[in-house]
Amino acid sequence: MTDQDDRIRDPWGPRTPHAAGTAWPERVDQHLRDGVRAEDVQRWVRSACVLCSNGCGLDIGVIDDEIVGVRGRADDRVNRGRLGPKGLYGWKATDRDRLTKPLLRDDDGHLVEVDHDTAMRAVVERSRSLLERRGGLSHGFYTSGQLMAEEYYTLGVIGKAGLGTPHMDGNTRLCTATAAASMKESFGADGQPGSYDDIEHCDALFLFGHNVAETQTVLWARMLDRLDGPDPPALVCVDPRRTEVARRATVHLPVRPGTNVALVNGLTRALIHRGAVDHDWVRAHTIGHDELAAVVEPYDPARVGEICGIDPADLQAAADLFADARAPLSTVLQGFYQSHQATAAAVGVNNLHLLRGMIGRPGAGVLQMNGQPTAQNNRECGADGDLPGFRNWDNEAHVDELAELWDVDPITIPHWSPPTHAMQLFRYAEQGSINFLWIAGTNPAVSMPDLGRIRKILSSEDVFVVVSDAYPTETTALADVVFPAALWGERTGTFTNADRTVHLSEQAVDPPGEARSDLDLWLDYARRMDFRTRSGRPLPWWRTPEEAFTEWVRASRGRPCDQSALTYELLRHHSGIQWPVTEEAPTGTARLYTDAVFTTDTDRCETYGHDLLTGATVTREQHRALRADGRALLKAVEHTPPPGSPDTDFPLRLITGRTVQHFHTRTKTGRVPELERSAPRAWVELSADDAGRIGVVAGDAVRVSSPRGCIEAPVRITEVRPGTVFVPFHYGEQAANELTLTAWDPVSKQPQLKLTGVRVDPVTTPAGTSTAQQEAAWD
Ligand SMILES: Nc1nc2c(c(=O)[nH]1)N[C@H]1C(S)=C(S)[C@@H](COP(=O)(O)OP(=O)(O)OC[C@H]3O[C@@H](n4cnc5c(=O)[nH]c(N)nc54)[C@H](O)[C@@H]3O)O[C@H]1N2
Ligand SMILES: Nc1nc2c(c(=O)[nH]1)N[C@H]1C(S)=C(S)[C@@H](COP(=O)(O)OP(=O)(O)OC[C@H]3O[C@@H](n4cnc5c(=O)[nH]c(N)nc54)[C@H](O)[C@@H]3O)O[C@H]1N2
Ligand code: SF4
Ligand SMILES: [Mo]
Repeated sequence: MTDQDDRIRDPWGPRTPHAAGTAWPERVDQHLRDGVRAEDVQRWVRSACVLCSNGCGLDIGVIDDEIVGVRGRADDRVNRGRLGPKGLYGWKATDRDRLTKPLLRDDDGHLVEVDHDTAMRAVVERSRSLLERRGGLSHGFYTSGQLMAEEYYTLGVIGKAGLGTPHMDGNTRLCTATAAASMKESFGADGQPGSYDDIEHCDALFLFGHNVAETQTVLWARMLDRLDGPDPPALVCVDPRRTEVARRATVHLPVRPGTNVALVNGLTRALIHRGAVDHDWVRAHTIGHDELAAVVEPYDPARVGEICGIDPADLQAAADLFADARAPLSTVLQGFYQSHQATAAAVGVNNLHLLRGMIGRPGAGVLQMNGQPTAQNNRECGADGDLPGFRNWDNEAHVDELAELWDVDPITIPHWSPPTHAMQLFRYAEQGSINFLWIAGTNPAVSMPDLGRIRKILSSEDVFVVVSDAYPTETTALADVVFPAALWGERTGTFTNADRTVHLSEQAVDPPGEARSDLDLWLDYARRMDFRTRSGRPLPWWRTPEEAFTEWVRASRGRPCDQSALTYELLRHHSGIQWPVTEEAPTGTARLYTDAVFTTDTDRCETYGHDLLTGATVTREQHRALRADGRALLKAVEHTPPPGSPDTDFPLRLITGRTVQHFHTRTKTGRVPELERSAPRAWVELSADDAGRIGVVAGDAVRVSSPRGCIEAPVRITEVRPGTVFVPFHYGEQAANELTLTAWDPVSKQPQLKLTGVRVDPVTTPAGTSTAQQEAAWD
């Protein structure tokens, strides 16, 4: 057992180094409330951490219906007992400042406490009257990557088969829409090819825009245990900042923000010129090689060095490491997904693996990462811009399958155009065509780009806003109805991490006051709306999480994310099971595409694809003409210059992101003393060069301005790339999103949260002096 304070001083905990191909050793981390000993705990309840997409297995300790701590589960395939700072301390937020009563906005505009029945009646009245007057398209739903599979599936059914609205998406659009899009474009469907076990087998690790050391600390611990072992893999880090990952890297490529496509094109060209392409494999299992080779040909190291602002020799060194690796493993995250040409850049990483046939084998894998703990479930279950079971909205047969499963007319299920993406959903609300917006498990008044605009939309008289959350937030403050939500540990459900590992999280304690699970809220809403199947049965007809789960896995049968043999019972006996889980693979599947047959058959694929440059959709006929038939698609496009340039009023590039202690808008981590104390307020990272030019030193207050707004915060001088400014996005009172713009990737529709032109100026006090002294006083 390790010292409970370790994770603040050392987020990764003690090393357990080991050799390639050997199992990752166990290390059990535990943290209990002061004065409580392990032997005092009355019950240990099976769960997993919900503070990032790693999904570390843990047990919740309970005494007298109170959560008193957590303990990592030694036999869990994801963490082997380890927990990071958020996992170890995050549970402390569950009993602080909770919403316990529903709130309803009264005639004077105040949110007042009411009972559940009054709040739900107000929601149903508004929904009914809109449905009669304006139809299902007046309704929109914006959810999360933090609810449970059972909840997403149930909401998907209510929205698609009950109301018949295509306006449903998750904050997953801001998070991992590009992960999904890149896998759909390359492999034909969403679904992570690789496995975390690949870390034990790889001989080269490539991290593309992924600050894993701060954002999945236990995954980094797993990598560190190889890096500190006898035969460490090479490590390549692509990030404009000298992060902890960069510090450990064999090669660090500190690219200029927004130039990822030039970089991957350069790496691809170098592989081809090195003769590292496995031509037999490529011929047998892919299409598009010649077009790809032609697109990347102009990206020689000198040119890429110029565009990306990196040393051409470093690019060549990174390409050589990939070319020589026996088993390269790549991870991709927000530095790619939230930047310029997001899907094209992420697809570029898939291409590198396909060209060398490095996929579906131990150690050789791609991890198009997730961020939120249950983002994967929203994508699978179809409460985001996808249909359940990775079905293709543009394929009549797929829609008919759903109509059959739900016993409704196929016409009810909207499929005349792609499901509405989050940015468009807010646009419809702004324009007045969506008048009812239900938001669950997300805080858009801090996390969406261009906050001034988002706040205006949420405050509009023309939109009836329903929010369910566990805490009062910037978003609940703007709602018309607020439902207090049951949190993790207060309800039962399943969720799936970034490498397809499903965990069951059982209810440990009762929710406080009148708080209810999102599942119960949506089932209650549906009952009162009296949605029915064709044969007159209530829709949805299920009531409990386990019944919802059974319906969901039934809907997944035969699809790439087939979980038809998965049950709660099985999940109680295996600590984490990777889908597909079928009669043929009853305890799960480590890797996809081990037979190099991809999901690109026209009748089976999740999408017919897009033009990566413009986002134009490929039609069914065009897709069929490709004759991909199970072969992966190699796709590349030229780099286009990122918007903004140094000679404008906004000469610096703002990138935003995370710090190790905080989760998103801090509704949980801001209520945990250990975490909040270590990172109590926002800051602005500048390079020493830029700070010198602006005339500020560490601790000085600066104002960061963009065409949209401005924030003020103290300076930190770091090894961020000159010309680049980094601001964490966690702090509602100094929100980075006051600065970001309304712009998104043409394919994945993921907003560009990491690419805004800004200027930075010193803040001076009224007396005209710098505020450095005042800052020093704050610290
Ligand atoms: N502590 C903590 N952990 C978390 C979360 C959290 O809020 N806090 N959130 C979870 C969630 S939902 C997510 S999505 C993940 C996100 O996990 P990450 O993607 O690892 O985190 P970010 O800090 O958003 O961005 C990663 C890196 O992208 C770099 N970057 C910015 N622009 C570019 C670019 O143009 N090119 C390249 N190559 N890199 C660039 C940034 O410098 C940053 O270090 O973290 C998860 N884990
Ligand atoms: N500038 C900038 N903006 C960003 C990002 C960035 O890197 N830069 N990252 C983006 C990314 S990747 C993400 S994932 C988003 C995250 O953005 P958000 O999802 O808005 O952030 P959270 O603070 O996690 O909000 C989740 C809310 O759900 C509540 N909640 C938790 N569990 C439950 C539950 O079970 N039921 C209900 N009803 N509520 C619950 C929490 O209290 C919290 O208020 O931010 C995005 N915005
Ligand atoms: S790595 Fe992620 S899932 Fe694991 S303990 Fe940390 S926050 Fe939780
Ligand atoms: Mo995310």
